[in-house]
Amino acid sequence: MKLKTFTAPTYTEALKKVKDALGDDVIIVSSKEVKKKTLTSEGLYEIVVAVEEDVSLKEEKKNNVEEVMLKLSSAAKEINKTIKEPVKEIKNKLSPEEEILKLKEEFSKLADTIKFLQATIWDMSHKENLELPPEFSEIYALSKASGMYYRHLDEIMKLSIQYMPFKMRKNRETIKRYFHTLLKKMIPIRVEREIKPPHKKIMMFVGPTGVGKTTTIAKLAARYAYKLSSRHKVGIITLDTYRIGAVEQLMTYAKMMKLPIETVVDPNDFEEALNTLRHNDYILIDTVGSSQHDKEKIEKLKTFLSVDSFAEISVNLVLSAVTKYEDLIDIYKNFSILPIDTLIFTKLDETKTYGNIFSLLLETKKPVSYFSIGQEVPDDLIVADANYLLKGILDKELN
Ligand SMILES: Nc1nc2c(ncn2[C@@H]2O[C@H](COP(=O)(O)OP(=O)(O)OP(=O)(O)O)[C@@H](O)[C@H]2O)c(=O)[nH]1
Ligand SMILES: [Mg+2]
Repeated sequence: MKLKTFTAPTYTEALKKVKDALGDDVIIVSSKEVKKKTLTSEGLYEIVVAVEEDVSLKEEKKNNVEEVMLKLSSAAKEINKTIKEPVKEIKNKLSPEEEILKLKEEFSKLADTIKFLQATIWDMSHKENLELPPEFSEIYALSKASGMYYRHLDEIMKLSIQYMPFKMRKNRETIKRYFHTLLKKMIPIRVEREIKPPHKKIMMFVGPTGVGKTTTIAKLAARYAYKLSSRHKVGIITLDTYRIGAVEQLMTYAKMMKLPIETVVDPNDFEEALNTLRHNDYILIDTVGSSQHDKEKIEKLKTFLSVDSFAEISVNLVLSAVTKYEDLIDIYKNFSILPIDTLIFTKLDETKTYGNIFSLLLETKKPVSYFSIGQEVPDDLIVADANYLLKGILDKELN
């Protein structure tokens, strides 16, 4: 008898090496995990087998189909073994805690084997040119259910199938991790930079009716005036003088925060209002909500932008997370007669799926600066965060 050692990153792979080299009739003397798998490095399993001196290494050449069948059958045997073996041992000598540990270990071996089977099926389906490998189906279904635009989804799937390292495909978690990293790289974020005097920032907030422009302005005014590392002077202008109650809404917030506010009816007054507030670090401008199809209202905003001002007026398009992708694109296109600089999303608390937001950012390449996550002023506002967005795409259970 001679002892031979085989090592590989997983138990299944090590076992496969044994079987490829020596066939099925071997005696496994010991098997252990030599090194645990970490995020950055592979694990190492070792299997020691006893062989007869005269057993020669197998060198059979098989065609592809035979190879696949062999993988399948050895995997199937492996499953049988993992199911049968622990029962004997548990009955004989293990304490309840040890039993649980042992079971856990066996289950993880079983999971490993199932993944191996999946990968084998991928081998087969790939040969038959199936478009979506089975191990991608979870990630595909999650992204689709999140409201991501189907063209983006197909494109991202195609690229992943082409470029994802083969090793990563065998495990559901590594596939998800790969996807997370990939999608994260595609999300443009406008990082918040606190301005320093003498610089000034003038921000106009535009968007459809009722998305939360006024509420977001109140939250941002509080943030800039009281919540950042240094306090800033903040002034507010409202151009929304048409509707009953609109001015009062913002006036109330401004009064509570002790911030100056100007109301403006036409572009000439606008220049004056900007000048009155010029000693402020931030000037936030509220506008009347417009349906994306009301071109006249949007055009009117453009005339305000053409006035002379001491700093550039950045246009922030405010959109609701509850709007589906097709409508978001429609809104974006119609508001694009204004020079949109940044996007802000509201009502992220009213939905659990953010694939529509992801797709809009990807399609327009416009950066997102803030997420509004509830009605509370000033607390329900966060700086935009790719991980937060990805929670609404990848971290959900499928129904
Ligand atoms: N759940 C939730 N509600 C929000 C959020 N932001 C705003 N709202 C609510 O949405 C409603 C409309 O908010 P407004 O700030 O008045 O919206 P607006 O865009 O200024 O509306 P118009 O000026 O009429 O176009 C209010 O009831 C807000 O409390 C949010 O992030 N989550
Ligand atoms: Mg409003």
